[in-house]
Amino acid sequence: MKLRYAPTSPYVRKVVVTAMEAGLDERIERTATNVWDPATDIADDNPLGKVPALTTDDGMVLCDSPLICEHLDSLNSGTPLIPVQGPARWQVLNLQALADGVMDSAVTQVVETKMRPEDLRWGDWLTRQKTKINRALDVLEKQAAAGDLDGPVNLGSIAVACALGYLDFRFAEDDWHSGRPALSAWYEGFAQRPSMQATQPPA
Ligand SMILES: N[C@@H](CCC(=O)N[C@@H](CS)C(=O)NCC(=O)O)C(=O)O
Repeated sequence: MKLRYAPTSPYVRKVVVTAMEAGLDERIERTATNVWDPATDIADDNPLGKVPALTTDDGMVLCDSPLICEHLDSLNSGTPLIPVQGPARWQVLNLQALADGVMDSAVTQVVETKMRPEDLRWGDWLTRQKTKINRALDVLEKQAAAGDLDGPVNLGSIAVACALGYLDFRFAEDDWHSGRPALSAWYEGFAQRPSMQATQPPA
């Protein structure tokens, strides 16, 4: 398999952590890709111009992180990272959706503040993204306090950890940990996993 990746992307991190947890990391050849470089050829693989994009062993290109993670889990010979059926399946996938939404709002803010010319920036849009993130984190705090994030690693817990890691990386000054002791404690433990340690964003 071949993965187009950027080292700072939280979606890519989710895919790589999933691959490591599924024991598939060694089967993936990685190509670093700067999607913001005008000369990038990412669209040859993903017409949406985004990373991650995974070329499967049979030559198909998968271009959205939930789909890529599902494909990886289909090759996983250990305990599935996405439960195959029942309420646990929907809980894990919903957790991933919530975490991906946090990533979306965080990445939107980075693009808005780093890429968009200053005179075209829209403050209310940034505030809207921060509000979404805070609401999602408050829900996750309750879930962490109830023990819902505990238990065997799964795609939901991986996605939440990658979203939180991205907030630490890009928005440390917002300090999401403050007032969220259960989520913070859970994250500190999960972040010690070798797969999380090996995929930390560059300093
Ligand atoms: N829904 C996609 C989002 C991927 C995404 O937005 N990736 C960012 C990097 S963090 C990107 O490539 N952005 C380039 C662009 O939007 O043109 C996924 O889950 O894979």
